[in-house]
Amino acid sequence: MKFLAIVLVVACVCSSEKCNKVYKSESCSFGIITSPRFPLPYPNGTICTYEFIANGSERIQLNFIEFSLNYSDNYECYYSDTIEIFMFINNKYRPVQILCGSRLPGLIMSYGEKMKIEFRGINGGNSIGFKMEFKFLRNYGIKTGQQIGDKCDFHYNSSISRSGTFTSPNYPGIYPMNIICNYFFYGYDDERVLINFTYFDVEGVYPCDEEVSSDSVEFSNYKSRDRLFKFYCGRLIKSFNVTSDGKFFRVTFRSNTVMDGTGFSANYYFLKPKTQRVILNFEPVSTAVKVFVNFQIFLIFFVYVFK
Ligand SMILES: *[C@@H]1O[C@H](CO)[C@@H](O)[C@H](O)[C@H]1NC(C)=O
Ligand SMILES: *[C@@H]1O[C@H](CO)[C@@H](O)[C@H](O)[C@H]1NC(C)=O
Ligand SMILES: *[C@@H]1O[C@H](CO)[C@@H](O)[C@H](O)[C@H]1NC(C)=O
Ligand SMILES: *[C@@H]1O[C@H](CO)[C@@H](O)[C@H](O)[C@H]1NC(C)=O
Ligand SMILES: *[C@@H]1O[C@H](CO)[C@@H](O)[C@H](O)[C@H]1NC(C)=O
Ligand SMILES: CC(=O)N[C@H]1CO[C@H](CO)[C@@H](O)[C@@H]1O
Repeated sequence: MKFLAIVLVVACVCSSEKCNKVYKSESCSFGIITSPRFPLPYPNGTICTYEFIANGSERIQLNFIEFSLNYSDNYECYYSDTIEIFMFINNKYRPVQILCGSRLPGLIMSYGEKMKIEFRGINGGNSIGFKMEFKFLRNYGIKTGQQIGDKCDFHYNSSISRSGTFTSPNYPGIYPMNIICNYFFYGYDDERVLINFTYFDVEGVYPCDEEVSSDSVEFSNYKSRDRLFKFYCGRLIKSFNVTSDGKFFRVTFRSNTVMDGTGFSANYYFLKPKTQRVILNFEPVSTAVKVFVNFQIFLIFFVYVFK
């Protein structure tokens, strides 16, 4: 029985020290890859490539657990041992990032269904190389809400949870280029949605739209565009709140093909502050409304005194 269990695990987890390998989602949904001879130093002159092929809308996510490559101070990564990341864009592999030194890289997510990395351990020496985890993900690295279909669309319903968190794809790693994620908030009739951003780093410049090649975060009280809200982008040091008018709210994150950032992390709350809010909002309107509001205040007072 024990033997059988081990065989089953091996069948879906691919862990390997092999130097050149293609990992396909159908044969393993996650695994661990290490540099040759890990945790002993890798031999000088090592060159290894690893390719990842996902299925459909899945994305590949890499998580480095150990990272120590022979580093030479000069010219950034130029004379150092490196790991180069290639993304599959328009039917071609293009280099997008070079890693070197011994600072642990953040989470890396593919832009589409294929990704390749090349390890060039030319110098070797005493460096132990790397150990990394790879995963094929359907949820774009967004760990909360209910995903709708295969797209980057997530529901947050008050009936399921009155508060929680949500993040950009691959957070706290760099978000993938060319992606659109929708976060839909559904409250009960008398509720409103409060979003409290605690981290915000979305690459772009004002007015944060396509004209200025910006990535953006958009807010809307509707499924369609809501002109009352400007687009948000940039790096915000202080946290900020955004509130819906009614029970529905949409937050949309868009990244383009130019530059990227680390995205955002936010809390959401479904609020029920109806009585207070009505009085505040109706203050400057006509006397008929004022009478109504005053009546409400009276009622509240009445209820309070005679409770
Ligand atoms: C590894 O280093 C040794 C000693 O410096 C050198 O003789 C050898 O050619 C190197 N091997 C490769 C494959 O670069
Ligand atoms: C993707 O996975 C499904 C089952 O999960 C399988 O039926 C399908 O053939 C796979 N597609 C590719 C392109 O591998
Ligand atoms: C890095 O590689 C060079 C060339 O092989 C070697 O001389 C040096 O000792 C190595 N550095 C470390 C820290 O291993
Ligand atoms: C959330 O609420 C909306 C509107 O009531 C509904 O259409 C949707 O199916 C709900 N989603 C989930 C995941 O419960
Ligand atoms: C923003 O929301 C938080 C809850 O996350 C709340 O504590 C805070 O008072 C709100 N700030 C403002 C200015 O509304
Ligand atoms: C603008 C604002 O009020 N932001 C809040 C978001 O939530 C954090 C933690 O809950 C508060 O410290 C911030 O003040």
